Amino acid sequence: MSRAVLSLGANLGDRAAALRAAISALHDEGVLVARSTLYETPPWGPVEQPPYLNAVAVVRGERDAAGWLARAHELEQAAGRTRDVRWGARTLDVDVVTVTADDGSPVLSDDPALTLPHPRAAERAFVLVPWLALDPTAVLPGSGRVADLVAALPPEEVAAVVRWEHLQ
Ligand code: A4P
Ligand code: MG
Repeated sequence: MSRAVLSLGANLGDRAAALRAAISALHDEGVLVARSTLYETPPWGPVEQPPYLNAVAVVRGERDAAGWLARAHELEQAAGRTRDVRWGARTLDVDVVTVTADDGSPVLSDDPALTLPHPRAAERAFVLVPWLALDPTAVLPGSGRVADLVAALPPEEVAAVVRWEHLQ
């Protein structure tokens, strides 16, 4: 049994439908603890691409860290994800941000196939802002309180993560 924080992103096709389908699937299997609303965010990284919708989900269930990554990949496949360009546009990306064992200890890993916590989470407004909204006490192991990480980001990056109200 463990708890995981998942970051979901989509910037191709019906982005909201892809995020909602993934969140519904987690809900239907009984593992969804909490989810953020959807946020529209400018693309991060070296590849020019359309804006993303992003969300964060907290899940808990009978899986270990590798089990959550496998579930993330299944959700991506169900959304028709193909892997072409690293950091490129995608119908659905599900990353495992952090995993916490039932005794409260964080799972730490430097395996390239599953690095935990996610190595780029601490600098990504599109992960931190939705996560903070759904859990104001959240902590990113090794980096500190999510509230402090958001406060340390450039204000324009935080302001660019916009609640996507009209289809909630
Ligand atoms: N991998 C290692 N650790 C993890 C982890 N904690 N969670 C491995 C998920 N996967 C992990 O991922 C590449 C490899 O990372 C996998 O084999 C997995 O075993 P991928 O999903 O195949 O490729 P990717 O998504 O292009 O790479 P990655 O590293 O997940 O990309 P990023 O860094 O997530 O970038 N801008 C906005 N606004 N919103 C976004 O959601 N997403 C990306 C993707 C770029 N820009 C974005 C967004
Ligand atoms: Mg990914």
